[in-house]
Order: sequence, then structure tokens, then C-alpha cells
Amino acid sequence: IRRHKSTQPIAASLLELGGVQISKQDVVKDEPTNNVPDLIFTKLGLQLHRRDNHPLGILKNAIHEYFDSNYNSQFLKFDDLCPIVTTKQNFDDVLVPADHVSRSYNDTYYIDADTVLRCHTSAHQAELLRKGYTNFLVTGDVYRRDSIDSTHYPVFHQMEGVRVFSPNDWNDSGKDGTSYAADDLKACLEGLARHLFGAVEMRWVDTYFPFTNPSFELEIYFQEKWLEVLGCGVMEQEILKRGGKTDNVAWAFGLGLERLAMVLFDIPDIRLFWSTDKRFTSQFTKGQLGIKFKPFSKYPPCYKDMSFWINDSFTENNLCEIVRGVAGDLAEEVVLIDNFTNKKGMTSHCYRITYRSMERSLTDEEINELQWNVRDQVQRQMNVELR
Ligand code: FA5
Ligand code: MG
Repeated sequence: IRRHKSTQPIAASLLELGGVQISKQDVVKDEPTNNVPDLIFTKLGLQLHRRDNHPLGILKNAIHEYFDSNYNSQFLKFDDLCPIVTTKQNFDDVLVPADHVSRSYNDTYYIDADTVLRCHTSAHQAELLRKGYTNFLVTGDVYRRDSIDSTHYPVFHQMEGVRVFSPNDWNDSGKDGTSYAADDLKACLEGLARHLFGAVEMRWVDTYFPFTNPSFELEIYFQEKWLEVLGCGVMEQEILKRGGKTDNVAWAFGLGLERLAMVLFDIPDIRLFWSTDKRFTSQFTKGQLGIKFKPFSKYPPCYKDMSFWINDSFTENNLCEIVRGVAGDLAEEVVLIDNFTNKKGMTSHCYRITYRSMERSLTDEEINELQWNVRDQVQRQMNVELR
């Protein structure tokens, strides 16, 4: 990890870079640096997806089984590739445009200007294709600066799948390569959903990814809402071409493992995956897909509102990072509940923060102290005016 010596005060550029942790370090103007907070560093290497008794490990193994039995064990499995990757792997190799938002310091954790914590397992697609693999699954922890609620967490797990076809595969089908691959992809993932869930309400939604065309998302009905569980599509020809596969067509998908595991095991909050509380961990057993999580008594939430005048560099991801930096997993949700602009053109935001522990009751003093710390850090790091 490179550190930079500062030569001059640069308060303004700190915010341009997405603030928060960056402001604790010395930064040279225009030279981006590390924005990975301690909370995230402590998650590196935990590899929940490699624990056979953890819901994510159980799910990963069940998906492996589905592919083994339906594809004659053709799919090679990787689950130990390093989450620290180059910006080339994470973005350029999968054709993410130079100005795409996902590259910003607001959305991605940078170790230095050329190195990130992968924000998706697609970071490994191109390299594995170049090495000659044509059917593979990659599971790993991925990292994103994101909002705070029951289905979003800054570290989560994905499984990437890639399957390459040659003209022989589709020539007799009466379809062109692209529609053949798209139909095969949807059939494969619908089969997977049936294997995991039996009957479940699901729907396909058309979407956009820089690396696939056409692109789709699969949503599953869960807790009275449609929950997006995966993105997928037919791989852009350019990626195959660069991998030396000019005449081929391929599909690719990226599953959100927490989202699928929440549906499968009835896990109501994404923070639970990180719990070391026996009342959580003891409920899951290697190889057992049918288990439904029995929530231990739900402790009361506590709501705290805060209002401030925002500035041009304000972002919700920065706010969430500060809240998590102070409250850790005690922060359950951060939502904008009021937003207005006055005659002078100043914009005020009011956020409601929900604090709740999964494991115990929080005291008033404890919550008040968290909230005071959040207010203090927000004011100092984001340069906003509290109201
Ligand atoms: C991607 O990451 C693409 N790389 C997926 C892909 C792969 C598309 C290959 C095409 C081909 P997306 O950002 O939508 O796409 O994330 C994929 C899944 O990860 C989502 O559907 C969701 O299930 C899960 N996910 C996204 N953000 C979070 C989060 N903050 N917490 C938990 N799960 C998340
Ligand atoms: Mg998505």
C-alpha cells in the first residue's frame, strides 16, 4: 500500500475523491489514494464462502453440485482468487468505459490508483478465458461502497459463471449463436433456481452491463418485494476476441450469494452472515439446504434523525461509510426522509438512521453516543452544515 506525503493543504480535493478515510491520510492533489476503511480491511481473508457450515458455503456447494450433475463436471471451480485486483482486471478487461460511475472513488474501494478490492467476480473472466478455460465458476468476496439496508452490505459474495460455445453447438439449432446462448443461459439459471428453491416466484428483467449483450437480471419475490439476485447475459464479442476466441459465443452470470441465501434459508438481514453468535452459526449444517433460520428474539430498533445542508461533493455512499465507521454493524438502515431546497438555493437533507443489534438490546446512552459521534464525523469529514 502506497502512502503519499502531502505538500500542501488540499481540503477540496479530499471531497472530490470521495472523502471519508482518505482525509485521514496524506494525499497529493489529484493523486488518488487508499479509501479502504478499517472495517473493510478486517473482512479481507475471512472467506465465508469456503466454510462448509456457513450458509454461504452450503449454498456454494449446492450450486457446484447442480453444475456437476447437469454438465458432467465440466465446470472448473475457483474460490480462492485474490480479491485485490488491478483496475485493468476489474474494469478495462470487461470493457467498463473510462467514465463509468463504478470506477469512481465513491463506488469502489481503491488500494492505490491502479489497485482495487474487486467489485465483482467478473474481474476474473478475461484472464481465465485467456488461459484457455471455457466452462468455469468463480466464487469470492467482493467489495463496494454502497447504501445501508437489510439487503446491501459493503462486502458480499458473488459467483461468476462462464460457458463458451463453438459453432457446432448452435449450428443445428436453427438459432444464431447469440439467441442460442441466451436461451441456454436462462434455462440453466431457471434450472438452478428450481434446484435450490423448488417453486419460487421469479421474473426476468432486461438490463445493461458493459460486458454482456443482451443482459438480464433475475428477481425473486421475497419478504413482499422483488429482490434482484443475479445479473447475466451473452458475453460481448470483444472480450472473447481478446481471449483468442473469435468464432465462439459465450454466456456469463454473476450471482449475489447473500441474496440467494437470504431467500433459501429465510435470513432476514444481510448483517447476520457476519455474525459469530452461536444462536446464528449453530443453525446451519454442511450439506443441508432445507434449513429455515429461526430468528432469535428481535431486539428493538432505535431511530435517530439528522438534518444538514449539503454541498456539491455530498454523496450518500460517503455518509453511509461514516455511519458504518462509527456504528459498524449496529447501523441497520440509513434512509433519506426529507429533502428540500430553500430560496437561496441551499439543499437540506434529513436522514433517518436505524440502530439495532442482532444480538442484544442497546442502551439509550450507547445509541446517543453513537449518534453524537456520527454527527461529529459527518460535520468534520463531509464539510456539511448540521441543522
Ligand atoms: C454485477 O456485479 C455483474 N458483474 C454481474 C454479471 C456477471 C453480469 C456476468 C453479466 C455477466 P450487479 O452489480 O448487478 O452485477 O451485482 C450482481 C448481484 O450482486 C446483484 O444481482 C445482487 O444480487 C448482488 N449485490 C449487488 N450489490 C450488493 C450489495 N451491496 N450487497 C449484497 N449483494 C449485492
Ligand atoms: Mg444489478
